Amino acid sequence: MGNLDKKDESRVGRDQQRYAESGARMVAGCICLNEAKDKVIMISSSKHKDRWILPKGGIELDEGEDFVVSAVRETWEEAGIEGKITQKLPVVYDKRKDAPIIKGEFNDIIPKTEFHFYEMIIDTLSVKWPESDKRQRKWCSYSEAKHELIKSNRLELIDALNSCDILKDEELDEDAY
Ligand code: 5FA
Repeated sequence: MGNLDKKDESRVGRDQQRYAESGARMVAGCICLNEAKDKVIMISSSKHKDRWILPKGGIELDEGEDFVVSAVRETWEEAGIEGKITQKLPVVYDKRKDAPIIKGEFNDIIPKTEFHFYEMIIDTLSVKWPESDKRQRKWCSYSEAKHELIKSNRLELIDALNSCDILKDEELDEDAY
């Protein structure tokens, strides 16, 4: 599932970006766990270096209907990780309160982005990868990852994390930060 066509550089630009019928931008990524499933890898955002997120990026038009191809590519480009895909996770949606929204036919509100995440068990962490000069990488427990995602205001990524099989350690006291 999801063989990697490993490149030295990231695909860039939005000209190949795939959009859902609703108009939402389609994004794929991986929740990268260790074998024991008690740690996840987080990466720093390229735009906000102090914010920690999960490897993910735009699904491209030529990548077919199986979004695992895009998820595995983005995970290599952004995080330098290869591994085994263990499951497809439920789709999660942009939760920004101030997100620019798309109005549907009946004035219904459609999320701007839909995220297709997969659970991956890590085989290799390369020391050099396409975006290694612009992103940091770190291991986090469940509670540390959740704490970072709250700080980064990425609640949809918490939904994705909650849906995988990561072992949940004691929740951090958010008020202590
Ligand atoms: N963006 C930011 N917050 C979002 C949210 N809560 N829900 C949906 N989209 C959100 O920023 C990447 C893009 O995601 C930006 O256009 C931002 O407006 C939107 P990021 O998630 O902070 O990641 P990044 O800074 O690492 O950005 P890139 O990797 O450069 O961009 P992509 O993730 O789009 O990946 P791609 O260029 O590889 O396709």
